Amino acid sequence: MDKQYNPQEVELKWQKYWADNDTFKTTLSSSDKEKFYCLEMFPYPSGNIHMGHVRNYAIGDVIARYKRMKGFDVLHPMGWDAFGLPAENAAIKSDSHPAKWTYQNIENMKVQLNRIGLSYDWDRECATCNPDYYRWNQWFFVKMFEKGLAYRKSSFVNWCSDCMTVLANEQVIDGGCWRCDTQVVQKELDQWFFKITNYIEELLEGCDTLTGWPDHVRAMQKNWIGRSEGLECDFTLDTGDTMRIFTTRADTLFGVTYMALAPTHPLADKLVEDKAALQGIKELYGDAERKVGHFTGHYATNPVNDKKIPVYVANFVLMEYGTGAIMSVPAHDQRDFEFAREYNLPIKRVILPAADVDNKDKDVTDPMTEALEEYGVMTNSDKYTGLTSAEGRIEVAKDLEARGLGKRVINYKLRDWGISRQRYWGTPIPMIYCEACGMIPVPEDQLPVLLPEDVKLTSGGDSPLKDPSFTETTCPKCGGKARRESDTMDTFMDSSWYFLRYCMEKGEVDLTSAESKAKIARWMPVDQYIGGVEHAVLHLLYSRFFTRVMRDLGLTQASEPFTNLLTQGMVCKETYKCPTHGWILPEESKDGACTKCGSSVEVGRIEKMSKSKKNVIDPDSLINRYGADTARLFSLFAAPPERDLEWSDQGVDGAYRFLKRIWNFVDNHQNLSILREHLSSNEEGEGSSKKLIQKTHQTIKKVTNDIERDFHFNTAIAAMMEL
Ligand code: ANZ
Ligand code: ZN
Repeated sequence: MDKQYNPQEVELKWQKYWADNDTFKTTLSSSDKEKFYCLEMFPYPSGNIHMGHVRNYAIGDVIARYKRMKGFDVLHPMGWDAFGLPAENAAIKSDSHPAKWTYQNIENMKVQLNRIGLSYDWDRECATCNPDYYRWNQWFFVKMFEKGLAYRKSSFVNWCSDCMTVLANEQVIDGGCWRCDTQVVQKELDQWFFKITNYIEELLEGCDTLTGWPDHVRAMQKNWIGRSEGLECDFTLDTGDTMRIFTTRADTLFGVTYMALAPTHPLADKLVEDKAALQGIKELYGDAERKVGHFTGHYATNPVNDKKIPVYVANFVLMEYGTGAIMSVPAHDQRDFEFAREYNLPIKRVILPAADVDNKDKDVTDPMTEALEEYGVMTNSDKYTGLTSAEGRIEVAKDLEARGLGKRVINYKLRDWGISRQRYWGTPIPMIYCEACGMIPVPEDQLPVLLPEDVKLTSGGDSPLKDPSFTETTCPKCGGKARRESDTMDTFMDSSWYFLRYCMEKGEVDLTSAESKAKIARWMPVDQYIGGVEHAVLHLLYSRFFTRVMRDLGLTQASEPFTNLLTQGMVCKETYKCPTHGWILPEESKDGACTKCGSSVEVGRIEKMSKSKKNVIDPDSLINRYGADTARLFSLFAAPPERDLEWSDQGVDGAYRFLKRIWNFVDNHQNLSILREHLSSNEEGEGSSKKLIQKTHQTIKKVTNDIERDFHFNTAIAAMMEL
């Protein structure tokens, strides 16, 4: 070994050894070994591995290797989240087929992953676009249809005119498409839905059992489910109509100074004469920045004190939540407060901060600068005055219930999961429409419904699945002419159960066989899941839902898919910006000037690496220059895994020099077997060798602790450097 550190050579040698010897093949030893299922979120085969992947997979790899060395049976698989829009767009651009693009990318990225030296068991690899994978999407769909968990209804959906497809609410960000930012519009379509709301209470309660998840992720899940206990209460209008509202704060009923309807509420259309004004509010519907409204000219009567209160239409009232109508209490709700300020409506305080109870008079006359939203003590509220908010909201609700004017209800923000997509590159929804027999699922022995291969995709055109060559079929029941569903499934379906698929080797499998179930029982749930926080809501919630569906289908005993979750931070790097050319590459800035125009360059903020900001580092070139071990070491050393990592060339250099020093050190001391001997004989040694042995044991202990507690690889590595 009397050579310079040559990472390319060493790494290739060992990677070959691992492959030849099936080193990372999953072992299923006798039951005396504990199992450990280590999983990193599988990548979309976009074409190239980026530094975010390197970090994610290096973290998972260390955990998997550590557990293997600790004597666990480890499952550490990898695969491809291979359906989706980019493949279609690429196919249109290059006049080829999404499958071709996808499989080429998979091949390329697999080579890249192997160069990083990751310890995967490739015998379990799966690509979700493979018929032996998506067949099971279809099987699940049929089972869910049979159980009433998949249903079809006509509904308004979020439509992106650029991607030509429906988006789930979760995929609409600030009114725009999550992929391309195009303004999302509402469109009425027949859609398939999964009844995630059937499991809503279980999903919510489950959040409290996920002690191995970061608190903020659990909180995000809970907020997304959005459970509120409140009161639905009827207000009578001067027109004789009833306006039903939903409130969580019945204790504030004496402070109502106006009412508000969503602009799409049926009453809004009935009450408002000025249709142009109504239209104007619709256009700003849900706008977080601006609150606009319009007085309907009508009044409602407050059931607790018979006061007449004006009825408005307001853009911040949402039709999709509660009843689409609210009672407004500007003193105690900030949105109501801002609207009241804008339209000069009265503000009446009916809750006092608990601390100020003995000081009522002062507070009631003080003008408010913002709403007091916290619970307190009721004031100006007739016989309820003096009750706490918590008591009062129950008492007021009970009394209204007794008078037949109200009903206590539980509302959730979470809606059923709309899964229909009008795209080609996804799992065909296995349903058949027959005029005589209605909706019939494709019989199990006819699955999978294959995606036709001979298709031509055109930009802005309809999905090729709309073509009669695909849709025309015969009814499985009556044999008559029938039509196939031409929509495909949301690709979040694919990632909602892939962790179950990995419990088996690749190829044709029957998820329902006794062997499969035994394997699933051995491995599920995933012990450690690692991925980006951008999936904190959607993917994780759908996976939790789906695991329960699979449990109820008898495939697994697990209710929760992921016992422990690590959400790693982003990989960031400084940016360069030219006033005329925008983001530029670091090498396009010389002595602070843009090489293209000479303008002075602003060394911008540290931002998440992205192609558009031109601040990416390509893992391949990093590995060419320093080797994979440097890339891995740097990713793990530069920050604790859950924090953002700031790229630093010196840091990379430092990691490389450390590895080189170890190499030389070992090379120079090959004959000094003293440490090995002492460690194996448990002797204490003496003098400097005693010190070395002590330090070694201290380091082992520290590294073990740092890994066991929160995976603090950075401090573990620092300890090794110190040693
Ligand atoms: C009166 C009130 C007084 C309210 C007060 C709050 C504070 P969560 O907790 O998210 O469920 N609300 C109800 N339906 C709405 C809709 N369709 N669009 C917009 N806002 C709506 O929020 C429930 C509260 O949100 C309800 O309680 C209602 O305002 C508002 F001091 O009623 B509240
Ligand atoms: Zn039929």
